Amino acid sequence: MSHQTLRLRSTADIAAALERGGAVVALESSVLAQGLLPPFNREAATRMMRAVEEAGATPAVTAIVRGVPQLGLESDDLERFLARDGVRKVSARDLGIAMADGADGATTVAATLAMCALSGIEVFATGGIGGVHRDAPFDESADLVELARTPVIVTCAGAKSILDLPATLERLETLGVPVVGYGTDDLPGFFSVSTGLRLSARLDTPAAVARAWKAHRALGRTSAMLVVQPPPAEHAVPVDVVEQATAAALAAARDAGIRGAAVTPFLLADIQQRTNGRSVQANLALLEHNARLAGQIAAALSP
Ligand code: PSU
Ligand code: MN
Repeated sequence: MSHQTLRLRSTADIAAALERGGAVVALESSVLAQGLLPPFNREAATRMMRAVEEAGATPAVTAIVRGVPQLGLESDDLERFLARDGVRKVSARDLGIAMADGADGATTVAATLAMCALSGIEVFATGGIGGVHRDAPFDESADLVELARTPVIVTCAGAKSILDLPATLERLETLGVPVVGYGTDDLPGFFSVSTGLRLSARLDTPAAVARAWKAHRALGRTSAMLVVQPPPAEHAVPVDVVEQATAAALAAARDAGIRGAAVTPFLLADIQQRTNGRSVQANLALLEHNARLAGQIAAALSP
């Protein structure tokens, strides 16, 4: 039996932009349905979409909507996702099952990359990628493996601070995923400006990123390229504040016996509480910042 490749359902504006080869930026929905609590998830969606548009590109939130993989959410669907009303977390391996179940699924970085590959979207903005977890042998986000095999530029503030960042950087090197500092020489710490981990590459303009990307693709490389930038300085949280909250959150997760896909949402929610919302403001600011950069890169890539 042969398998036909699926065409994704798109909202009219996204379909038109893709049709004319215009600039389109993918946005994940797991950050909305699992990562940030209401009402902050609504603010994140609004600010990210506006930033992409202001940069001259079309935003495309990816999700499985009642079993249908979609680019762009109609407003009633977006409301259901923001209310987190029965919306499951969907990584790459969960896509087919969520479709067969007719479920609502919020896509992680890994699942969003898979959807980008199907639709030809080349630029994707997120907050922080998943990676190698601390003190948890074999808990490594599927984001890493999908980054290794999906040719998409991903803008982010590095990997989430809850992770083992040196190990995550090593894995990205092994997997052949370039990690480019945008206006920085160091890996940012998601909520904080720097981890002190030195990167092997730095670029300072959207045009320079577009040139490097074209070369990467011309070489037949099929991996993603991570473009990392620190959160806006006025919203960044000092490293020691983040570390203290993270250590406490990790201990709470261990005590509560949290496993598998529930680990990341648990830790993010716990840190939000422990930092009295300071981390939320940083998270919102960096999401908007990364969406704007992705829009600028997409615009630089589209003829
Ligand atoms: N970073 C955030 N908020 C999030 C996530 C990352 O600040 O909600 C989500 C992303 O969708 C990422 C996922 O792909 O967490 C990783 O989950 P896991 O570690 O289970 O692969
Ligand atoms: Mn995991």
